[in-house]
Amino acid sequence: MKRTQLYTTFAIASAIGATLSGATTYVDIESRNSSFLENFSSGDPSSQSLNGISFKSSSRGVGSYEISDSIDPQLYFDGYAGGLDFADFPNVRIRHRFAGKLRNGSVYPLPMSTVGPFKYAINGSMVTRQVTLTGIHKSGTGLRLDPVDGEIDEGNYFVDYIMLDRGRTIGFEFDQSNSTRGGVNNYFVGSNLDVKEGKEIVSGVSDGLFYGNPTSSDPKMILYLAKNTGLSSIDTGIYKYIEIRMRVPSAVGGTASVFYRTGANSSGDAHKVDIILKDDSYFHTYLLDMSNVSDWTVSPVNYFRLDPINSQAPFEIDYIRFYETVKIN
Ligand SMILES: [Ca+2]
Ligand SMILES: [Ca+2]
Repeated sequence: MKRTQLYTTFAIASAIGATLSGATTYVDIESRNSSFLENFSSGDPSSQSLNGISFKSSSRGVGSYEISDSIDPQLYFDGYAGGLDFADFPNVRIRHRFAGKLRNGSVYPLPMSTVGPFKYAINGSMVTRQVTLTGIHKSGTGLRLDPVDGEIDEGNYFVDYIMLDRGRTIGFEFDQSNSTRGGVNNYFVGSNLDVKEGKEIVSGVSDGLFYGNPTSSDPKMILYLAKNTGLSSIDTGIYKYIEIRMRVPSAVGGTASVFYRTGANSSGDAHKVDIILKDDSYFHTYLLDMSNVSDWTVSPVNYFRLDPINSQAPFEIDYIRFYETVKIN
């Protein structure tokens, strides 16, 4: 049973006319290209903790652990049924922070072997980090996470999610309540939504979803891209696919539109790709293959905007992701 539907949309170069560079849209492909290992929505998901780290609580989608004055604290996320497919999903994506003296952290694939550690940076503010487990050609049982390496002064560790990705991924998962932050520490600015006009969206996010409530038929979510938020542009040499998972509870369907500008066109008319929304109330994934869209691949994207629907109908977005690679079937 093939559920994939194909249609081609067009990138509009300017008001003058359409280019021939078509983005291909796939609806509800069966393959996943990212999956949560843990989202810290309730309780302690770790199977073991060692060396002075202990679970405190989970609140608003974020887990917190207390690290005492210790050496080499470790969290184990292990024993997943069916194992973890590190061959196809070698990229670990963690959104987290440490309130204390900063160093680096590490992850190791489990069972422990000679492979690793794989290092990442950790910040005092909530930031998403990615690390690719290279040299892994098999399945594993879990991950060991050393939030902060070495000798630790006490502090609190906060973690929003741990994900496994097929390729490098810029993700906005809406998995921390009332935050649209993702990417590195990027966020969405709202317009014609029931949020502060032209400001960072800091409401409407709960239980892993952004609940959008348009105040006109032209709601906009503008991705804030600036150096101080980690990403000032999207490197389209890496990220060639956009996936949005969303639903329109009132089942009115409609059109979502992606707008973007590239470095060569940083202030002119934005390119546009339309997505025909399914006219039922269920969640659907909309995957845009931008790999052959010359206006996308030509240079870094420094402006990105999603108009989630072209009516005043409430919508719910599970995630917005930019993928390096996808499996389509
Ligand atoms: Ca979370
Ligand atoms: Ca989500």
